[in-house]
Amino acid sequence: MLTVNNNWEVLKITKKEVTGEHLIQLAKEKIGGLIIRDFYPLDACRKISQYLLTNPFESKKPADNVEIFFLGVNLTDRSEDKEDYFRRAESSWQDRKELLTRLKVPNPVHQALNLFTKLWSAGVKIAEENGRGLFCGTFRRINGIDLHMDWAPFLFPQWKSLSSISEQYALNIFFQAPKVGGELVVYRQNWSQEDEIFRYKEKNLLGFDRDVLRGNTDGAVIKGEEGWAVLTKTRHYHEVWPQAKNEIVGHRLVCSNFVGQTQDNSLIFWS
Ligand SMILES: O=C(O)CCC(=O)C(=O)O
Repeated sequence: MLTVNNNWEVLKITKKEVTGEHLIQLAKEKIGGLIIRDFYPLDACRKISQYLLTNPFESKKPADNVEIFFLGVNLTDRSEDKEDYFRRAESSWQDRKELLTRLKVPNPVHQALNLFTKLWSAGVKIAEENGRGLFCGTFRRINGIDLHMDWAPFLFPQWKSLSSISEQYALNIFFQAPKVGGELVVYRQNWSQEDEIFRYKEKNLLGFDRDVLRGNTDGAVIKGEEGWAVLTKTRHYHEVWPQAKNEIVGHRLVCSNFVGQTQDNSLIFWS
């Protein structure tokens, strides 16, 4: 697993310092990641983490052999049936709103939308399909994800709003991070169509055989921390390292979003 040469720069800045230029640097692969280290208040991180760890989450099918618990619907899991997806999206918005109100904490998705609106003049909104908003900001706990890419134009061609984006980023807001493990590793290699021969064959699995990297070990290792927002480009192969079984101290609890750059250069959010 330890095959990465951690030689790709990751910028760590504050909310005040972030500009649209940083997103462009990510798009152009000048940096492998962008960390906004004061993104979400620590007291709110602790309240949400405490809630998430003491209340049962919905448990996802263990695709790619990972444990994922989540609050809110993910398009990856529900893209086939749009009506079912939108029903779940509606209750996800409602459930999360009630939770945040009950905990008296700010909405991390609103904070992200507000921040990006300030720094991106072409506009920022929730992704819409035929006028219906997608859900964004899944709260989830994961313990490792296999090597994969996320590139909506290939994965969701039947979703018009996403199928023509020109870039896709992940924006993960950390409520809690494990003491050991849980690193996000982004390899300096973009997915291309011919890589599909390396995709695991079993149905519904998103992972790729490591041979897809063709010996490339350049990349960035990002160990998130409480309160941080971590931005990366998702067409690059990436994985999340699991926590050591005998060393589970803390959990990887994040609010997970995708951000797409559209043909008119605006940004759209979904999960
Ligand atoms: O949680 C992360 O840092 C990235 C997760 C990821 O790879 C994914 O959601 O596809």
